Amino acid sequence: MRQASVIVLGILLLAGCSMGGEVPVSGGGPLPGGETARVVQVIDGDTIDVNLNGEQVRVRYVGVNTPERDQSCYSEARAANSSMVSGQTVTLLRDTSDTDQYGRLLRYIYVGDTFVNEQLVRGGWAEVVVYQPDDQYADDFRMLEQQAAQSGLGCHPSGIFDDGSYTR
Ligand SMILES: [Ca+2]
Repeated sequence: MRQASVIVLGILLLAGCSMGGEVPVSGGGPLPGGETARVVQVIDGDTIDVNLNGEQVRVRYVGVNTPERDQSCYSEARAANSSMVSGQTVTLLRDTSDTDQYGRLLRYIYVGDTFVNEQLVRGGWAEVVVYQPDDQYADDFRMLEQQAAQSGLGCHPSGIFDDGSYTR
């Protein structure tokens, strides 16, 4: 009897969470299996250089895209990224692909429990770009992107994400 009550309460709590409007993605921090690295340079909104096991390597955030150097909102998106990762020790997690065509590591980035790829989309600094097969968070990211666009957050008011281009 008591066990049944606990289960019912659990279901009610779950229902309450899903009705809250916030899209929960990153709740528990990084999944196991990540690598630890130190950020040595922020290149732009979706790219960093890290020291990984004594070697400096370039990391491209997977699943997202921020404006390029010659595009509007470039500086703001870079600053948003920098505010989270500059000088930090980060956890790197891969989806399926290890690197992109430029040899950059494709990774999800965490600073503590902060899921940087997700936060960039949530804040409107990044758009969602999915290159299969790396789509682990694509649905969640798309929901967050839609919310950010509707709320006019970050780069969305600039219109940069409406140009139909997914240049990386
Ligand atoms: Ca970009």
